[in-house]
Amino acid sequence: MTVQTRPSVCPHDCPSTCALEVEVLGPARIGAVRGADNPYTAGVICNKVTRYAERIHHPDRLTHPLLRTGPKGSGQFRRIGWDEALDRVVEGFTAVTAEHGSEAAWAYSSAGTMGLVNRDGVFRLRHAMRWSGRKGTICSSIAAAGWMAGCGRISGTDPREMAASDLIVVWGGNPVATQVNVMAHVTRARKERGAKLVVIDPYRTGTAAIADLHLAPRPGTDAALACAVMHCAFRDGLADRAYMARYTADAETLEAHLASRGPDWAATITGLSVAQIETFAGLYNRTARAYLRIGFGFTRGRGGAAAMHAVTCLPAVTGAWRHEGGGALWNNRNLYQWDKSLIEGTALRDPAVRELDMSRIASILTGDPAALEGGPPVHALLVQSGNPAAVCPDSNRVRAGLLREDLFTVVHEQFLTETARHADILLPATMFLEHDDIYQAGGHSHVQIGRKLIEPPGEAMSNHDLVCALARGFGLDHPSFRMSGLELADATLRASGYPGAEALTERRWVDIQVPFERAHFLDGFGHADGRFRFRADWAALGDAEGRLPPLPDHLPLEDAATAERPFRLVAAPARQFLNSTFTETPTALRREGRPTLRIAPEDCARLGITEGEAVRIGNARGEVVLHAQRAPGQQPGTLVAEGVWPADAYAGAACGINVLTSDEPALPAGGAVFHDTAVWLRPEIPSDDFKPLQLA
Ligand SMILES: Nc1nc2c(c(=O)[nH]1)N[C@H]1C(S)=C(S)[C@@H](COP(=O)(O)OP(=O)(O)OC[C@H]3O[C@@H](n4cnc5c(=O)[nH]c(N)nc54)[C@H](O)[C@@H]3O)O[C@H]1N2
Ligand SMILES: Nc1nc2c(c(=O)[nH]1)N[C@H]1C(S)=C(S)[C@@H](COP(=O)(O)OP(=O)(O)OC[C@H]3O[C@@H](n4cnc5c(=O)[nH]c(N)nc54)[C@H](O)[C@@H]3O)O[C@H]1N2
Ligand code: SF4
Ligand SMILES: [Mo]
Repeated sequence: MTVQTRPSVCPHDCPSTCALEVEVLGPARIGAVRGADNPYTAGVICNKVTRYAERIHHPDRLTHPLLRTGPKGSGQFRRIGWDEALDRVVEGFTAVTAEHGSEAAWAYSSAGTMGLVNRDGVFRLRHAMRWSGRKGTICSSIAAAGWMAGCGRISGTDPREMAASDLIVVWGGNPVATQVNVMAHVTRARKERGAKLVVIDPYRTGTAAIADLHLAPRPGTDAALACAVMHCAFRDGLADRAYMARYTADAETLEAHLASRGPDWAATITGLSVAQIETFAGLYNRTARAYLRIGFGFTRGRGGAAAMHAVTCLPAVTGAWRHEGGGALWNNRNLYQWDKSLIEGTALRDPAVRELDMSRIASILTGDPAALEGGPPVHALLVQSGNPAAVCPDSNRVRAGLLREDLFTVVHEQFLTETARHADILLPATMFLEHDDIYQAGGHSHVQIGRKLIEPPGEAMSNHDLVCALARGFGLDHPSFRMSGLELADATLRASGYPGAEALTERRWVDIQVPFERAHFLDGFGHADGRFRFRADWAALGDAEGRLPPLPDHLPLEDAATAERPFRLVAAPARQFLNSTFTETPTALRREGRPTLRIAPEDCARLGITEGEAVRIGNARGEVVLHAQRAPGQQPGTLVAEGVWPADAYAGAACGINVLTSDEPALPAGGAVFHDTAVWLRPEIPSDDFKPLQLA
C-alpha cells in the first residue's frame, strides 16, 4: 500500500484554520491527519482532526437522498434518487412561495464548513430567489460589535508575536480546548522569555489550569474587572498619556469616569478579591509587551459587547500597542480583501428582502412577529451546514418549530443530526477532503486552499453542487451556477488579488499579514479620525435605545441570579467536540464521558450534592439532567456545562443544554447569549413534591 501525504486545510469553525497534512490511503480513504509546517499552525493540531478518519469514514455518514416516511422528527426515511429529491425540493419551495410570497422561504446556513465557496454559495441562490436572508449572529456578532466600538477595524497583533511577549492574557477563551495551537505559541514564549500566562475565565478550564494566574470572575462581570485595571493604571501613573494623546479620543473623560471604579468596586461585582485584582492590574499595567488573546466566551451575554469594548480599552490606556508582542487579537477578519461578489451573487441581492436573525430561529419558527420582522411566517426551510436544533438557544421552541406540519424542511447534512431528523427531505453532503474550497483564518493571517483528495461515499454532494443543481431546478441563470467549485474558487482568488487556484495549490498558503505599524494600529485605528474610542457610539452599531454604556462600565444587563434561580450557567465548549460536530465520533464521546455539571465545592457541600450524582437544572424554558462534578476554581453560584451533546446523551428527557439558553438578542445588534443564563439546581430525585434548592 502506498501512503501519499497530501496538503489540506481544516474547514471547521475554529479560529486556527490549521494547515494539514493528510495521509491518503486510496481513492476514497484517508489515514492520519497532522499539522503542516505553516508558520502559525507550526505542526500542532487538535486531536479531533488528527483522527478525522473516524469521522469521514463513519458508518453513519449520509450517503443517499432520503424522504421522510414517519412522523416529523421520527428519523424515519426511505431512500430516493437525486432527481426525485431535487424535484421535490423545487416543488415544495415553489408551492410555498407561490402561496405565501418568496420571504416565506428561508435558507438557514451556518458554519459546518468555513470554505468560502461551500459556506457562502447558498447566499446567491437565496438572493436570486428573494428568499429571506440569514443574519449571521450565532457566533461573533456581539464580540465584533464590541471590538469595532473601540478599534474600528477587526484585526490585531500577529499571533506569532506572542514569541516576543512577556505577558499573555487569555481573556474569556479556552484555547487548550478551542484553538490548541495558540498554546504552542504561548508555551514558546513561556519557555524562551519566561512570559507569564494569565487566564480570565469563570471556571478552571484546561487553559486556566496551567496558567500562572487564574482569575475566575462571576460570568458577565468582565467589564468591571477591566475598569478596575484601567483605574489602577491612572492611579499608579502607568497610563501612557503621550500614547493616549496621539492615538485615542476622550482619555480625560475616561480617567474621570474610572475614578470611582477601582478594585473595591470591581471586587463586589466580580466576586474576585481586591488583592487578586491588584495583582493582575500591577502585572498588566507594568508589562509593556502584554498581549491580550481575546476569546469569544465572555461576550456571549447580554452585556457582552460592552465587556469586549472595555477589555479593548486596556492596551489603549497602557500603550501596549506600541510594543512588539503587545496589543491584542480577537480576530483578523478585516485583513482579508475578498471579492465575494461571484460566490455570494451580491448583484442579485435585493436589500428590501428581510434578513432573519439565525440566533432567534426558536422565535422565528414559532411565529413571533418581532422575530419575523413583521413579515410572513416561514413555511419552507433549507438548512445547510448547521444543526440549529442542537446549537441554537431555546431549543425546546426550535424543536416545536421544526415539528410544525405546515413547515417544509430540507436539510443538507453529513449525519443524521437532531436537525436532520426533522427534515422532510434529507440530502447527503460531502466533507472537506471530498470537494475543493478556499479558506481565510480568524486567528491568523493565511489564505489557503483545500483540494479534493478523495471520492465521497455514495451519492454525497457538495454544498456548491447542490446550490447549482437547485438553481437549475428553479430555472435560474447566473454564470456562477455553471462553474465548478474550483473555477469559482479560482475566480474569487484572482478577483481578490490573491494567486489563482493552481498557484495557491503550489504555494499552499499566502500570508497576508500587514506591516507592524498597521497591525498595531500605529498608523491609526479604523475610525475616520484614526483614534481609538473610549466612548463607544453604540447607536451607530445598532443600539438604537442607547442601553449599552458609552464609557466602559458594568451594567447589570444579564439574566441575573434570583431567589428562584440562584445559579448562573456557563454553557461552554467541550474539548472533544466542535459545537455539535464530532459528537458522532466514538473516541470523542468516550473521552468526554457524559454531560456533566461543574459545581463549586461550597455549593456541593451546602446542597449535599456528591460527585457523580444526577442533578437537574432548569428555568422557565426547560430542564436538563446532568451528572455533578465537584469543581474547585469557580465561584459559588457559577455552574458550568461543557459541550452541546446530542439530546439523547442527557439522562431522562430528550433535550440538550440549549433548552435553557435564551434567544433574546444581545445588544447592540443581535447575537446569542449562551453563557448568560440563570437556573435553579436540585438533585435528581424523581418526586413531584421536590422544591428547587436555594442558596442560603
Ligand atoms: N473543542 C472545541 N473547539 C472549538 C469549539 C468547540 O465547541 N469545541 N467551538 C469553535 C467555535 S464555533 C468558536 S466561536 C470558538 C470559541 O472559542 P472561545 O473563544 O474559547 O469562546 P467560547 O467558546 O464561547 O468560551 C470560552 C470560554 O469563555 C468562558 N466564559 C464564559 N462566560 C464568561 C465570562 O463572562 N467571562 C469570562 N472571562 N469568560 C467567560 C467560558 O467559561 C469558556 O471557558 O471555538 C471554536 N473551537
Ligand atoms: N450551549 C452552547 N451552544 C452553542 C455554543 C456554545 O458555546 N454553547 N456555541 C455557538 C457557536 S460559537 C456557534 S458558531 C454555533 C455553531 O453552530 P453550527 O454552525 O450549527 O455548528 P455545528 O453544531 O458544528 O454543526 C455544523 C453541521 O454542519 C455539518 N457540515 C459540516 N460540513 C458541511 C458541509 O460541507 N456541508 C453540509 N451541508 N453540512 C456540513 C456538520 O455535520 C454539522 O452537523 O453553535 C453555537 N451553540
Ligand atoms: S485546532 Fe481548530 S482548525 Fe486546527 S485542526 Fe483542530 S478544529 Fe481544525
Ligand atoms: Mo462559533
